[in-house]
Amino acid sequence: MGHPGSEGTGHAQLPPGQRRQRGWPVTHYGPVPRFRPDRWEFRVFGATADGDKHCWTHEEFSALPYETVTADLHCVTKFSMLDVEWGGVPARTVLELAPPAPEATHVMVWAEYGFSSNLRMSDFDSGSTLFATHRAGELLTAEHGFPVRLVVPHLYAWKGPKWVRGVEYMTADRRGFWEERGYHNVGDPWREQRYSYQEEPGEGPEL
Ligand SMILES: Nc1nc2c(c(=O)[nH]1)N[C@H]1C(S)=C(S)[C@@H](COP(=O)(O)O)O[C@H]1N2
Ligand SMILES: [Mo]
Repeated sequence: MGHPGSEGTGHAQLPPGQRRQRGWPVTHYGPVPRFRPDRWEFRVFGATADGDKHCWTHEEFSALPYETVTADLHCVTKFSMLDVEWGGVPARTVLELAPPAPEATHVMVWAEYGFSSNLRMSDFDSGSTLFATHRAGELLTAEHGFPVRLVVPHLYAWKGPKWVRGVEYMTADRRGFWEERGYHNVGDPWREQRYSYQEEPGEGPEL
């Protein structure tokens, strides 16, 4: 499942300090946004290769190639859900259709109400990073991020905004919502990168 030590066991292991959660709790800050299809668009902007914005309506986004990824979700509050089947549009598809400029090193993923999370381009451009529209073959519910949420299986789950509306390609790193509020800039659960005070030089912009 893409992390050291799990190969060949057929079973995901829990990262340090995590416990297994059965069922699917709802965890987020703020209210659940209402989906308005006529106003919704998925926007890629910032340091794009051609300098233009790329926008998809909900209908267009829903028609992009669909793939599934089975992955674990690790919340920094210490619960993990194992073996979740997500379906949706791979981040790599977005990178192909709306390519970044060569100088783009990071992305900011933007969601409703200005929620955001920053990622290194290498984390965004990972084979298992997915803009999920479905879980276990069913459309996401409103509280779990309908119509689109990001899933970055190898990072803590706050790095995957629900209700995503866009991606900003950046030529330098900048902190997102939780990264500005004390959470680690990288957020690797296997290294227990929970809080910003744990950051080593080079792991995040000055606080
Ligand atoms: N827009 C938005 N997305 C968010 C959050 C949030 O506060 N706002 N919280 C994150 C956190 S901390 C977790 S653990 C997961 C929880 O997803 P779930 O509610 O579907 O279990 O959503 C992530 N995505
Ligand atoms: Mo979380």
